[in-house]
Amino acid sequence: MMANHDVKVTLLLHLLVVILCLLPRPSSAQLRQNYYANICPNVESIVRNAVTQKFRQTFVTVPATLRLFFHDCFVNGCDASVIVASTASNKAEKDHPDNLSLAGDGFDTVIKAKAAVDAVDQCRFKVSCADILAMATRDVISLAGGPSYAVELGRLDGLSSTEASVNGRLPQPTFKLNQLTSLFASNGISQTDMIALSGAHTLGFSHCSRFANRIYDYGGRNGAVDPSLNRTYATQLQGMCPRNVDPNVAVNMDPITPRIFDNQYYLNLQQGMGLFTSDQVLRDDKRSRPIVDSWAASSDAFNSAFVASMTRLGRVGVKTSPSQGNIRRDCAVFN
Ligand code: HEM
Ligand SMILES: *[C@@H]1O[C@H](CO)[C@@H](O)[C@H](O)[C@H]1NC(C)=O
Ligand SMILES: CC(=O)N[C@H]1CO[C@H](CO)[C@@H](O)[C@@H]1O
Repeated sequence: MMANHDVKVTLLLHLLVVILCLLPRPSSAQLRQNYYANICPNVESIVRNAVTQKFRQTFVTVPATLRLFFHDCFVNGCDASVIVASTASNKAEKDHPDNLSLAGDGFDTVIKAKAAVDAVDQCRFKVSCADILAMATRDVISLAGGPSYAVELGRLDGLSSTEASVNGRLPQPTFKLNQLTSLFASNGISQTDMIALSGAHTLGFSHCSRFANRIYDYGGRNGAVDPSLNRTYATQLQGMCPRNVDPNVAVNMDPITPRIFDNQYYLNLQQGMGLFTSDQVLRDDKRSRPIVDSWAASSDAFNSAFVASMTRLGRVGVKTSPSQGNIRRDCAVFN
C-alpha cells in the first residue's frame, strides 16, 4: 500500500516537473517580430515617420529616446512605466533624481508616435506605449547612423510606476566593473551585453555634476584629477565645467563624433577619454579590456553585438498577460 502510494507521488512529481518545463517562460518567450502584422500592419512605418519628423526638429530626440528606453527596462521592466506622469497621490518613476537627463524630448517622441498610431482607425488603442518606445529607440539609433534591426514586439504597458521603485535599479557613473556587472546581471543582462550597451554613450550629454568628482578633488584631495582620465581631456572638461558651474550645463559624452552612433566610444576609452568612471573602467579593468579593444578595432563587430544586446535589453521584465498590463490610451496616464 505505502509503496504503491509512494510510486504514485513520485510519478505525479515527475509529471509536475515536465509540465513546469513545458510552460512558456514568463519573461520574453511571447515577444516576436511582426507582432502587429494583423492588428496594425503599418505600425513600424507610422512610428518611423513620426520619429523622423521629431528628429528633424531636434537631435536631442536621439539620446533622449535611447536613454529613456534603458531606464524604462531597468526599472520594473520594459513597460513604459517611466513615461507615466506623477499625480497628487503618486510620485512616478520619472520624478526620481536619477532621471535628471531624461530629456523631455524622449517622452515627447513616444507621445507623438503614439498619436500618429492612434490616428489610424485600425490601430487605435491597440499598440502599447512600451512597444512604441522600443520601435522609436530602434529608429533613433539608425537615424544617427547606427545599425537598424528588427524589433521584437508584444509588450504590455505596466500598471504601476513609483519613484521608490527606481532606488538602486540604475547604475551610477561612479560604479566599477563588479558593481556594473552585478546590477546588469540582476536584470539577466551579461557583462558582455553591458559593455556593448555602454556604447550608447557614443551619443548624448552629461551634466557636469555627474563627473565633477573626477576633475576636481578626486578622492577628497584638493585639486586632484582622476589618474585614469586623459590629462588633456581633463583640462578640456575643467574648461567646460568650471567649479560651481550652472547645474544645467551639459557636455557631449563622445567629444569626437557626438552626433554619430559609432564605435568611437571604445576608441575614446583607449585614450583615457571615458567620461565616467563606469566608462573608463571597462577599458582599464583587464577582464573587460579585450572586448573594448575588439570593438574599438571593428565597428561591424560592435554593431552586431549592440543589436543583440539591445534585443536582450528589450526583453527585461516584459509583461504579456492581461493580469500584468494593458495598452495605455495615453502613455502618461494609467487607463
Ligand atoms: C553602464 C552603466 C551606465 C551608467 C553608469 C550610465 C550613466 C549615465 C549618466 C550619469 C548619464 C548622464 C546623465 C546626465 O547628467 O544628464 C548618462 C547619459 C546617457 N546614457 Fe547612460 N549609463 C549607463 C548605461 C547606459 C545604457 C545601457 C544606455 C542605453 C542603451 C545608456 C544611454 C545613455 C544616453 C543615450 C545618454 C545621454 C542622454 C541625453 O543626452 O539625454 N546609458 N548615462
Ligand atoms: C590623450 O588624448 C590625446 C588626444 O586627445 C592623445 O593623443 C593622447 O595619447 C592621450 N593620452 C593618453 C595617455 O592616452
Ligand atoms: C523629465 C522629468 O520628469 N524630470 C524630473 C526629474 O526629477 C526631478 C526631481 O527629482 C523633477 O524635478 C524633474 O521634473
